[in-house]
Amino acid sequence: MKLTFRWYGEKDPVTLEKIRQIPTMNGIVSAIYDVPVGEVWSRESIAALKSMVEQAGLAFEVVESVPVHEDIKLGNANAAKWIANYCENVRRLGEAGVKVICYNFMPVFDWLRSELTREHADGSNSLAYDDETVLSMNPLTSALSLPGWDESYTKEQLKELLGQYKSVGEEQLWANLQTFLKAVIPVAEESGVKMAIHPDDPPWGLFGLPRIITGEANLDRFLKLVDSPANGLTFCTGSLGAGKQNDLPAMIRRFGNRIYFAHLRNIQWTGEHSFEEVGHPTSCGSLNMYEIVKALVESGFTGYVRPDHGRMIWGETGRFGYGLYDRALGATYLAGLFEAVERNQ
Ligand code: DNO
Repeated sequence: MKLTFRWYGEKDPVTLEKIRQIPTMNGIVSAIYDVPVGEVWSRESIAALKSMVEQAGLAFEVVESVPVHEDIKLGNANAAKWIANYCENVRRLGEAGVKVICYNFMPVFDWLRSELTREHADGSNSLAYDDETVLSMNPLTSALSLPGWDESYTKEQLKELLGQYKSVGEEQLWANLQTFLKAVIPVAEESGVKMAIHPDDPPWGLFGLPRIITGEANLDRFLKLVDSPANGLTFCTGSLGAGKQNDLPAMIRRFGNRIYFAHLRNIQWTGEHSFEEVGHPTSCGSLNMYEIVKALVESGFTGYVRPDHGRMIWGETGRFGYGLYDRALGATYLAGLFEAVERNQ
């Protein structure tokens, strides 16, 4: 596996120089952030990002994310135009040597939490999701600021968007996803790029919006929508693992040859549909990270891995889930697990 770290560009308080010093760190996962969703990324900005990362001694082979415009998910009259742009981004990233593109197909909201700084007994804090809190919130009136939520839309835009989704149920979303894949996957094949969809986080519907990348049966259906090696998965343990029914090692063994990118982190279940984010090791939470890594190795996984959301520890402040310290601890823990499992092969 190749160990990578997510970096939010020059504005990220975690610098490339610091990331490089994490033992065995191989590459950076990043994106072009100053372009509105759906627009084509300039070759110059892709080249500049690549050269910045490479000058820091790191590889740039994974992009997270090329976001999918809502018109594509809605399948409306503008979808074709945005899909054409998307294909162009895949081509340009392939030309720049990018091997994997991570994206998601979640309507309106990306990852969603009810708390950004849940306090833990050891003095650290992390993101948490409490179902009751979320169900009692109305996204149109809530004063809470959540990632992927009101940072992206004004309340008016959100109202309009939620209205447009009233006619898009799960089956329609599947159909719109297939239309997208039928156009994008052939371009990915030609460009030497693997598309790796990120599961829905959390893996259940919210605010009446459909969510479909949620568990084993749906991942199977997804892979068959366009049955090509270029149509693959980002296996995010924290997202899929929030669904207690998801047997993660079994899913890895089933879909292993189509997993190109793994987001490895642990969560602690705190209720049927509630969880908090914890340190990466198995003993910190509800997921068996050893069995997860073992399943990846035994499936012949050679893709990219990144530690995922970290807690805030040692007084660090910064982008929620994406500080340096706890993610760096996670990275070395994961590197150790892989080494041990691989040596036992
Ligand atoms: C959260 C991330 C997600 C992910 C997107 C992929 O921390 O894992 O925001 O990047 O869903 O498109």
